[in-house]
Amino acid sequence: NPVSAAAETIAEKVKDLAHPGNEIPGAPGPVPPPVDEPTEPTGPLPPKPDQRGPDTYSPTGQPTGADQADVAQSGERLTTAQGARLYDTDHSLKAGPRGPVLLQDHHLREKITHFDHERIPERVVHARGAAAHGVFQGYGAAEGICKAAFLGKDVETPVFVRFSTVLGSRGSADTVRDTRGFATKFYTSEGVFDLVGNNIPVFFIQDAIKFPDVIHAGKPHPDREIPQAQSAHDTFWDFVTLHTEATHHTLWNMSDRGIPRSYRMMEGFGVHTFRLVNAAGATTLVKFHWKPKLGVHSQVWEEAQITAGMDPDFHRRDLADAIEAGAFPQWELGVQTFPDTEDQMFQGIDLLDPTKIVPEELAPVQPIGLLTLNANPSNYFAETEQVAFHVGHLVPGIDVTNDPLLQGRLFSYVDTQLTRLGGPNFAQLPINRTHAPVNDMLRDGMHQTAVHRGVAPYRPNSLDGGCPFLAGADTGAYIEVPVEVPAAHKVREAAASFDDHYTQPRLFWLSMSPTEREHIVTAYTFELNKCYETAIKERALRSLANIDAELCAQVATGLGLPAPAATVALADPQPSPALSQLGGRWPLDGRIVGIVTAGDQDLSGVRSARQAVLDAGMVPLVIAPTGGKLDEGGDPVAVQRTFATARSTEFDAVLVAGVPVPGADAYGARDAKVDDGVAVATGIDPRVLVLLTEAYRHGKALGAWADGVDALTAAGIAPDAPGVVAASDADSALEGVTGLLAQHRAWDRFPPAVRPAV
Ligand code: HDE
Repeated sequence: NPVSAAAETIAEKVKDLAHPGNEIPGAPGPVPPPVDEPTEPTGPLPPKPDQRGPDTYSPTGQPTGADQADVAQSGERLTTAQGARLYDTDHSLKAGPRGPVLLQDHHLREKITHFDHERIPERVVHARGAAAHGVFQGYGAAEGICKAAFLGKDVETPVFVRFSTVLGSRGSADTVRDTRGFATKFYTSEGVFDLVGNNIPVFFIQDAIKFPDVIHAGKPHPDREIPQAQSAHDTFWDFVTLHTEATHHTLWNMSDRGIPRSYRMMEGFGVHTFRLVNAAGATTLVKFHWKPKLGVHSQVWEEAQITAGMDPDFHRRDLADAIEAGAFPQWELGVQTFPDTEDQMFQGIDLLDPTKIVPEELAPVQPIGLLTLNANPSNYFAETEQVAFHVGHLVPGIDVTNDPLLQGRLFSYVDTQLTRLGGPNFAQLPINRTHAPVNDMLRDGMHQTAVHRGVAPYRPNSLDGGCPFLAGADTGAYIEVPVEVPAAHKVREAAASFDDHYTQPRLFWLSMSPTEREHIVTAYTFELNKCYETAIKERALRSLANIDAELCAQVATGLGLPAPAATVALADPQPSPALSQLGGRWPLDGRIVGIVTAGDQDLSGVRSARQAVLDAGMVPLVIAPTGGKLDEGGDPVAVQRTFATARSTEFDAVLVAGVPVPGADAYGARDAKVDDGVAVATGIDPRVLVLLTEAYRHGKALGAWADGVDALTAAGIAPDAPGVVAASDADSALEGVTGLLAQHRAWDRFPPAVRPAV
């Protein structure tokens, strides 16, 4: 009978089961003896396809591999999300050409519904960013202090780096005064390591619990939601003057560091002190630094403001253009090392206080590897937007310290990403996938894309062969350093060494060149004059008095307020020359040189200047009255900018081609209807005059040859003024300009040329 036949089959199966607890009540046959819980592999394990990392599947469910591009879309024909081919995507299904649209149009509803949900919440901070792929190559220099495999000699690790501003929303301008994020994801063989740093080595606050406060203060005012991406408003200054620990970071923001020329020309800092562990288990405290090969350079404030209007995507464009042109930006990763002492102090500086630096003269930055960014993202949303960094993504050999700011960050990143990326499975997004095998027991949840097999996502288990097993130190496990936790009472307090808020701001101020000090005075004066509340300006002046009397006096003059006296005894720190951006000569890769020409005159000079700029690894942009091509004898020169689309801020240096001026056919050709004294008098297009005077004011190298020198003179720029090269031909003009550009600016034009009327 079929029932007893089925019972026999069941009995057979039960005999094969080697595990207790699976007996079928009432089933005949002997119950096999229980086995011990396995604790380690007893032989070669069966392959477990279910435990392959989520990175082995593409979002479309296709297995991925080194030879297979991870594309979310393939094939020639347009389809629905379900793969049905479409013959029309431009017309809704209607009852007749003039009739109502039919609800049954699945393609219409799918297309619009998906579009309706295209936006995800932007990052609460660092919303505006730009990113690139690259490679990190270890020098091996850190092997003695850190066992992380990716720091080994010549080990190459893929990376993804995202730069960002902090305060602005996703559509805000790039060149605002702000801190910049510098976050690097290393896809190492031992798992992902994220170094989530900034371009400023200190932070506004010493304890993560104040982070919502400082960000609420910096973001636009809640009533009118203005100003966007700015710190020049009352709530920001209210916070940073009430929290004197913010003085140091604020001073860096008011310096040239707050307005970088390019992401390629910024330093990066891990800010906190980290703990490295070597193969023998010995520990060293370190601070991470990124040093750009192109040097650290900034815009000047007026230039940054104009750029924000003329080209709000300036930094994003600059990064992408440089990489596309093959001018791959590079940084060296370096560490300052400190003994892991019980008090975690170094020469009187508390290493756990994120408002303090350790001057490089006291602890030199030692290079340990090279970062090269060599590929642009293919899709902004999939990569730059969906990437999720986390200070807690560490690999064996790198551990955190008790810095209270860092400890709070360890909580915050996953928490915010749960909302931003819509659930707990964002590690499976292509840009976030580790390149190491994944064997986790995390299951299900929103947007699960891995198809996990097996029945036992728990351990210990005896059903999936006991897998996966735990690793030990010798098999690459991440082992936390068992640092002693000093016996203490629970308190809401900071260490007394966190109380000094002025010595290091003074150190920074004293380390600046006169030009950089001038820029700092201008920045404070501008920002505080944008505040409405006198009480806030007065409080800011009291804070500045505790940094330096001269700084305070100059800003006070600009605000029209009396300069108060210091309320603390001013310290006498040794200046740190490494903090100044001036001095040195730097590579010119990817620098932009504008070549102004009135049209078809001296095209051979324009051609030769253009070629020389290219040969120097820079980018020439020809600026002419109209677009198209300039022709003369069959070798046309393409025009990249017209007088209407060019603005000085785009160029690092400007060359003026030889043309006769004044003359109706030259720069003045489009000028006839401009009834402006200067323009008409000189016969020069007023837009060219603006371009030259601005470039001069912003300290940019200027070169002209032959009659082009007259254009400079017409703009009020003397041929022998600092940073100006008046030459007889294009080649010598460019040679002089190249020499000036290596110092970034014609520094001797500052001050007093741009000294504001404070
Ligand atoms: Fe962040 N920070 N942060 N931060 N941070 C975020 O994480 C946070 C801090 C930094 O390009 C958020 O995914 C807290 C210091 C960068 O995707 C959030 C505190 C430093 C980025 C968050 C800090 C940083 C972020 C927002 C105080 C320099 C952009 C979106 C304790 C060392 C990364 C997100 C990217 C992003 C929290 C302070 C760098 C909310 C609570 C100090 C470069 O989790």
